[in-house]
Formats: sequence, structure tokens, C-alpha cells
Amino acid sequence: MGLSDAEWNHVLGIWAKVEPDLSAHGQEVIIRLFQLHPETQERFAKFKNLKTIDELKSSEEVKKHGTTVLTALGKILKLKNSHEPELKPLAESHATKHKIPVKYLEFICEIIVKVIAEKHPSDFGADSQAAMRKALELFRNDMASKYKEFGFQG
Ligand code: CUS
Repeated sequence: MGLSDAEWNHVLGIWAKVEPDLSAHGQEVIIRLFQLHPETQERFAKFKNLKTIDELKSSEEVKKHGTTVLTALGKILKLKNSHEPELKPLAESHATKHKIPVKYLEFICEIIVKVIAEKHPSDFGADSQAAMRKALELFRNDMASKYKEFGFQG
């Protein structure tokens, strides 16, 4: 199910507040993901060696990856219900190369909502949060069905 125009306005409105500081948001998302779900960190050879919170915080790689993740997601959100051309190559690489289960996408999406809520308490009310959750659910559902097309059960 797609989102209504009003829901997309909420999603893109809050995203416009996130975008000027994508790298700080991304860094926070990745660090929190690795802390809450250490198994996700194991997926990435380049992050396995970062043991402490200080190492994670001072890692340029973590910052860079956080920016990559949120940049990819932002592009998809801006395409609204027609994200298929952008989503397809992302699903392919995540199905065949990185092998990121849908469960991990759920973890990261949940953390994205929390981080935005903490950083923008007055701009991310209940309606916006609900719209963002719905957009991220659409993203995950479409990733999951593309995963299957690429032979990854996710
Ligand atoms: O990188 C990328 O691209 C992705 C994102 C999208 C949105 C899909 N990722 Cu990376 C993901 C993930 C990570 O990193 C970690 C964990 C989980 C997931």
C-alpha cells in the first residue's frame, strides 16, 4: 500500500530537516544499530574490529557508511510510491553481495525513527512519525519482494 500525498508531505518535510546534517544522523544510527544488535556489525568486515563505543564514535568509516545509508534512503523516499528504479539495484546488492536480512532492515528503520525523534522533537509529531513508519514499511516490503526475485529469502 502506498502513502497519501499528506503522508508523503510529512515524510519529506521531516527529511528536509534531517538532510542538512545527514552524517551526524547516519553516524548515530549506525552506532546505535551496532550496540543494540551486535550481529549486524558482524556483517561488515570493515567494522568488525571496532570494539568500543569510543572506537565507533571516532571511526570515519562509520560516519561515511551512515551517510551512505541515509543518502540511499533519502533518494528512495523522494521517489515516493515510484521508488522501484532506485530500489532495484539496492535490493540486488543487498541480496547477492551484502546479504542483509529483512530483519536487519527492520532494526535500522526502527532506529532511524528513534534518532530523528530525539534530534527533532518539535518537528516530528505523531502524524509525521506514523507517516515515516509507513514509508519505511513500504521500503522494507518492496526490498523483501525484490530480495526474493534475486533468490535471497531475506
Ligand atoms: O548500506 C546500505 O546501503 C544499506 C541501507 C539501505 C537503506 C538498504 N545498509 Cu549498510 C543496511 C544495513 C547496514 O549497513 C547495517 C545493518 C543493517 C542494514
